[in-house]
Amino acid sequence: MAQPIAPESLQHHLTARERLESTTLLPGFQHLPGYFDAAQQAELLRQVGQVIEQAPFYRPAMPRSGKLLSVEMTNAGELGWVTDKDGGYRYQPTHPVTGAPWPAIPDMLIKLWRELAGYPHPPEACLINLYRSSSKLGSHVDADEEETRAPVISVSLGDDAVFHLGGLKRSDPKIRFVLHSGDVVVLGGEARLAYHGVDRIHPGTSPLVPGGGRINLTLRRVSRAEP
Ligand code: MD3
Ligand code: FE
Repeated sequence: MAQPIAPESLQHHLTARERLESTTLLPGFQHLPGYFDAAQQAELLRQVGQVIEQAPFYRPAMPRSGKLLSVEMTNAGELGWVTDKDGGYRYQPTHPVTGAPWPAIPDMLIKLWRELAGYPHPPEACLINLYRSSSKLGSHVDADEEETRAPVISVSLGDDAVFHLGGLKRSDPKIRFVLHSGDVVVLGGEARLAYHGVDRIHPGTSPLVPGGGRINLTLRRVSRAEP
């Protein structure tokens, strides 16, 4: 059962306490509210729209059980994160349905990585998650990347989402806060291997995504490069 959400977390910016909690419990976690303004969000969505034309959303399934996720996914980059019943969680260079190579990562996202990643090599994967009104993403760790010294960088577009961030163990306490369109989250250092997930979407809170909902972009480095 999900914990109730503290009213003070239902606001745009992290409270001073949340900022302190998240950065002291998990060094390497950074929330940058409103990093992209409305015009930049529209341009980023346009660039992402071009990716989606070449690589349409598909419905991922859990390994073994084949249970469908409520989030639709696609990717850009040399590698894309995919999951299906038979193959399980993995990175691969092609779309699991069309078989085509993933389109290039949009320019604005390459620039974002250069600005914030503090890692000398470019991202290899951009996972694109589409949340409609009842989509959610259960608590998990992103552990399929060989290179854990690079951060994961997330960009939110569209409807507000209630996000949770826990610790290195599933049973660790979680903090919850709302991610808004234009927000960026950087998960580096210890936070890189923390449990996290999306509890719910607040439908109708943004007009940005056609048909309503939320798109989350995550930039990832998968393979280790020297040095
Ligand atoms: C915290 N996506 O794609 S992004 C995912 O909003 C994923 O779609 C969520 O979790 C979403 O794997 C959350 C923010 C995020 C991404 C990676 C993290 C938070 C993280 C890795 C470690 C800790
Ligand atoms: Fe994740």
